[in-house]
Amino acid sequence: MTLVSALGVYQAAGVVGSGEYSPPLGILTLAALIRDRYAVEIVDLDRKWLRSKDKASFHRSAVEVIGAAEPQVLGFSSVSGGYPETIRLIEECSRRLPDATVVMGGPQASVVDVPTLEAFPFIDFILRGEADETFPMLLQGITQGGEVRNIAGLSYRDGHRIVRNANASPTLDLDGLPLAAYDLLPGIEDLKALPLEIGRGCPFACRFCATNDYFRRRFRLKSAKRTFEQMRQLNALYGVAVFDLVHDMLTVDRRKVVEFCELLIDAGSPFQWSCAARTDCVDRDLLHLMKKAGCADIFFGMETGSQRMQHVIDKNLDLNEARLILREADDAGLLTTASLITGYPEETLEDLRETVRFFSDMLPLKGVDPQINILVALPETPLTTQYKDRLFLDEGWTGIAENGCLQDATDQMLIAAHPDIFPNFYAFPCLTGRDYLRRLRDFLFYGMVRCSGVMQVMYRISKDLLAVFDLWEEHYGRGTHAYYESLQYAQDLLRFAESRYPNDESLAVMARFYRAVLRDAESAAPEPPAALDRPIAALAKGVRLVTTQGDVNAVFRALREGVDPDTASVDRSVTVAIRAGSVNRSEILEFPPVTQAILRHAEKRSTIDEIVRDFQEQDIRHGKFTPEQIVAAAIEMLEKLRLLRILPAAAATHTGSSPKSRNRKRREAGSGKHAPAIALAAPTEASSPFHILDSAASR
Ligand code: B12
Ligand code: SF4
Repeated sequence: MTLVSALGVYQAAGVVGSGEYSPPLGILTLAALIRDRYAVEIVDLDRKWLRSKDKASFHRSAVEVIGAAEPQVLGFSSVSGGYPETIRLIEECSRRLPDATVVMGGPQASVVDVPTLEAFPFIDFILRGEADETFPMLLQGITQGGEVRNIAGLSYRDGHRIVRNANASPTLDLDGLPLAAYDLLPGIEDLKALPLEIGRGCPFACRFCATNDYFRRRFRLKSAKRTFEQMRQLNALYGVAVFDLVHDMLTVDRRKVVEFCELLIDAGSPFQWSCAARTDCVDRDLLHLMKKAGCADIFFGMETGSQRMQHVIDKNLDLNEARLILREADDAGLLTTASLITGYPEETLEDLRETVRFFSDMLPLKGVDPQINILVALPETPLTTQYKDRLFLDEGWTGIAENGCLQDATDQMLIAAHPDIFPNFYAFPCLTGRDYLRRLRDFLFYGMVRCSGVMQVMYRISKDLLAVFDLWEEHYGRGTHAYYESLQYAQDLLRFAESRYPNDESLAVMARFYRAVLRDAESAAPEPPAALDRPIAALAKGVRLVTTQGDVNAVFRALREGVDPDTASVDRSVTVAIRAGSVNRSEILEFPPVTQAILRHAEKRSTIDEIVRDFQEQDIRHGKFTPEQIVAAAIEMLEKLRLLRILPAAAATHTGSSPKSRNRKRREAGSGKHAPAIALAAPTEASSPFHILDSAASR
């Protein structure tokens, strides 16, 4: 039996091979339930897709792999974006394996089962909804020639008629499910983080959402003990200590979340984890507790920044409260995604403005990653059902990129022929048109990624980045996605901002800073060769030094506090280290002169000897510490901060340089040969010459 994953990775327009990968828990869970009775092959299309050069080669090799074991039963999972490709793969596979029985399941096939079975005769069964209990029953029927027609949740063909059995009940005892069969996934050992299902079902009823109804709105959570046990098991098997705890809405039952967190804290919070929640189902204390228990990242579906639209879509979040919660989470040191959606049919220009405002309000918060997505018509959601007759194929197929996979002509024909099966490729009517929204989103998103500080200052002055965008388009026209992605956009944005607000000093500070950053990005020289016989200090990967005029961190700080930046610091020249942070963020760190000097040396890849010599020549001392000791301590601290790395001397490289041997090498070097001993603990008090003076988040 072969189980094939859905094609789920997000595929940016024009780019094959980008996307976010996560193992397919649905089929791995089913595999775990049947593996003692059947030989199970897993084919993970996402991994295949990410490794393919183009769609045609992906398609060819996927068909080969799926058919390789000549299975008697082929089970395909499904999600909306990859559905045309999944159908085409099934057609091809069933041609090659005419005797195999094809079963589909998963979120998309489950809700477009009738039109799918009507249109595609090569699909035998669709098993709707949660299939933990029903799939083993169906398999037994297929392989042993038993009766399958009474199985709950099954849709099948009876002559020309499609029969749809009553829904299966949701799986209530999630603790009773075995651990998903991660081991059947080739290459699992390479993953640094794993998803782990922690529960199912959300009791809320947002009108655009596909999952509340899918899991029958029945909130379930695995017991704290069971989840922790599975985390430990995965850690023992694969060494993974980072988990994405899969649940659409983890924090429905506060008591259970507290119990889970306390269990982790009692065990020393050994794992890092992420989850999804609503801002009205967390509070300050819970956020701090979650952070203490290892939570690093929370996804908050905000959906709209307009209070009116919150009610129209039945999300009903209080946006002022949400703003406070996101700030609390930021203060607690959590990273959060604040995901917004635009393009609702009922959205007015004022609603859109409010959504842009919410996005803009998030920019100064270090740990908050605001996103704007364009609404997708997921089948059988209340919103799609309401607008079913008004969905249309968007000119230029701009909607397709929103749905993931790139389409070719055959996909497009399929989509055009079956609006009821592929509604997610169709557009909702909306006031501004989707291309406007796409450009607005690109303007905001790439503005944030490249020059967040400038966007923040423009927002502080204008109070309205939507109006700024309209002005921008008057000057620069309608940019393509490729244009917004390019550095050219960032440069144009700086020019635009300066010409628009020529007298604003904080904008001048920001513009100068980003210009320096962009200049460096463009002229990034190839790495100089490492000297062969001495250990070398080099900047860590993703770290850059930028010197700029104006206290950029002071301006960031003022923006975060919502006060006017102190312009007294405008003339000060500062050197900052920029370190790539989590997705879409960079950290800007400022150091005292001594540490800066070491970073400067690392930028040009000086040997440790050279740095020490330089410090000796300048007679740099701090209290009782000699130049050698200062260099050693500063290097140690900068390594710990992942700002600097030591490239070992050639001898160490040849013999294979383990961290241990590298340290030994450095200690030897310190005992009079090349570099000072790394024996000094880095002083941490503010008076030390090494501490970080300041840090801010930029993009
Ligand atoms: C993790 C996740 C992802 C991951 C990874 C997906 C993966 N490899 O599994 C990533 C980030 C890649 C992703 C991307 C997207 N996702 Co997503 N994702 C999820 C999420 C949160 C968890 C999936 C999961 O692991 N669930 C746990 C397992 C156990 O449940 P399950 O997969 O449903 O499996 C059960 C049943 O469905 C069934 N089953 C599953 N497969 C099969 C196969 C057979 C043969 C049978 C019989 C039964 C069966 O049995 C399983 C056990 O009961 C779900 C929401 C959710 N809570 O499920 C959304 C969800 C699947 N995603 C969704 C969407 C819309 C997307 C995107 C389109 C979003 C976007 N606009 O970009 C993209 C996909 C792009 C594309 N090409 O389509 C929708 C799908 C709706 C639909 N009609 O298809 C969901 C339901 C969330 C939502 N917002 O409504 N997603
Ligand atoms: S959007 Fe989130 S809160 Fe709303 S119904 Fe879906 S899972 Fe629940």
